[in-house]
Amino acid sequence: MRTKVFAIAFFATLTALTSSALAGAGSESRTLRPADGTYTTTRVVTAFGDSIVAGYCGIFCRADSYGVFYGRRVAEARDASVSYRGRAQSGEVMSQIASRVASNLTDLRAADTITIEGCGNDFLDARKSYRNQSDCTNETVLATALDRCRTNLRTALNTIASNRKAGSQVLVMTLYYPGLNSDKGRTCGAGKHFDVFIDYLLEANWTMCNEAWSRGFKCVDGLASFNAADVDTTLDADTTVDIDQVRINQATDAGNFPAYYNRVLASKAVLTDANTKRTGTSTTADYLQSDDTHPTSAGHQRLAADHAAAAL
Ligand SMILES: [Ca+2]
Repeated sequence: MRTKVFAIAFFATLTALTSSALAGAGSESRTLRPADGTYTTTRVVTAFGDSIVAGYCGIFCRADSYGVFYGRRVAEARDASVSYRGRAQSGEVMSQIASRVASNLTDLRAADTITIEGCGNDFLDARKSYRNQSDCTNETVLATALDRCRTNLRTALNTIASNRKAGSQVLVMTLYYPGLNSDKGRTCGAGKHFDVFIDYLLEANWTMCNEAWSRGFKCVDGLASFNAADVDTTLDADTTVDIDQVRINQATDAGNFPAYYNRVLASKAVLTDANTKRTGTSTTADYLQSDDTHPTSAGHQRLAADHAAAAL
């Protein structure tokens, strides 16, 4: 009897936790104010995406995401009370994110700043399928993920372009590379899984930035932020700061995928795991949680800083 009561109580608790966790991984509405508590104006920041901007940090856990940290920076920079509207859901692929953009037009139209990230789950799902295949030369699942990413990203950006208010800013963030070291340790013939995936990642990221730029939006390079050092390292022989070697550049890369692709591939030796992101000559930061997928608080704050560098 005692066991049965315990079991019922446990189940009830688990159900309650699951319900709150599901809510916690989805939409959030918050007011973000300058640190001194006073403000002279208001702003609306609306964020679209998946678990990254939803702040996923494990089951029953949500942390401040880069969207929230960026919203706080907007509050400070504009001396504003910011209405932060996170309209993101853990686990969603780009087609679902595009649908969520279309079903949140009120928050889209009200926004002074709109952020969007996505395609991560499309590629994580595809990578898992690819790893489980017996034939590592069959890249169909990866090509399909890239195709869906591009098609649905364009749909989402078109919805944003045709509904955003005049003078608003839009920031699109590219993918970083979670599990980079793990993929370098997996082989396909004479190559590594890293060499297979990097092609798709670069094409997805270039598409995201190019589609952003062509609509007058900003692009934030998550791969550079997470996967290359902020200083020059001995990973290659030059004296150029590693992040500058791989960061996407509107002046040289807009409308020119080969320019971007060839430059980054020529410098692929400097792409490193985000668990040991080098932030200084003698300092590293751990930007990924133990799941090797989602950002730590330090990672989110870095992404927010790079959003601010692009548009504040
Ligand atoms: Ca270098």
